[in-house]
Amino acid sequence: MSKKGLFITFEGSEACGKSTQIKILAERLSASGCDPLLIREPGGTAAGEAIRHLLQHAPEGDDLTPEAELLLFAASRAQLVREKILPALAAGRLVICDRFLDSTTVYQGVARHIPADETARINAFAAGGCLPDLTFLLDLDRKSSLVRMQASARKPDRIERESDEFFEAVRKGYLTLANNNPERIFLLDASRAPLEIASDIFEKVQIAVSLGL
Ligand code: Z5A
Repeated sequence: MSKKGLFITFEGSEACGKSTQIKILAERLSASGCDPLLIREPGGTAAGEAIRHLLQHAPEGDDLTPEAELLLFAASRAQLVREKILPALAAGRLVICDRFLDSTTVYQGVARHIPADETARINAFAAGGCLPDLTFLLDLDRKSSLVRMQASARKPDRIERESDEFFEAVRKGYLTLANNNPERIFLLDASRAPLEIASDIFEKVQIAVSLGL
């Protein structure tokens, strides 16, 4: 299936504002006549949502090893790519995904210490060559992230219950990734006001669309 559309992903640590920004971007795109496909990882397909439940909420997931966790994220991604993303891109649509393979590189690779070459190999197999054209990384410090999570009053899931050290590693991992992939990853200070961040994102997306990236 050849690719004609544009594939955009959002990344960052907990409560960095991905959902908020995706919602604003989708509204702005809709207002300009574009109908983006909005999806999330893990999840986005029937099988993927079941995997998401196991990874985040089901008691059966409590003792998952880092390796099993990595493969479950990869399984969800393999299904999502082939069932939803590739057909949408082939139809020329703009696809916006809340998290994608950079999350695996950082959470399972960096924070769970799975060797980078193994993580990269499994990511490549799952994504099958389907890579984002543009990635927005919303960078937020751990303290601000905790304040936002506490304010939301939502019960933390299995991964959100990890230590400060884990999330410091996640943040550092993301910043390294952005530094190594400046052509694809657009780093944003997520502590700013939502509409200010949204303007930067919309401007970058308009450029990407006009360049036919
Ligand atoms: N994971 C993994 O380990 N490996 C993988 O390969 C993949 C994922 C794909 C998925 O979690 C978990 O899976 C995630 C990584 C792991 N684990 N953790 N931890 P998820 O999808 O359920 O949740 P999340 O991705 O961590 O996002 P979230 O908690 O839903 O947050 P968000 O979408 O980034 O933020 P938000 O909902 O837009 O905003 C959070 C709150 O902050 C909310 O009250 C907003 O009103 C507020 N907010 C948003 N923006 C602002 C600004 N700019 N200022 C002030 N307040 C704001």
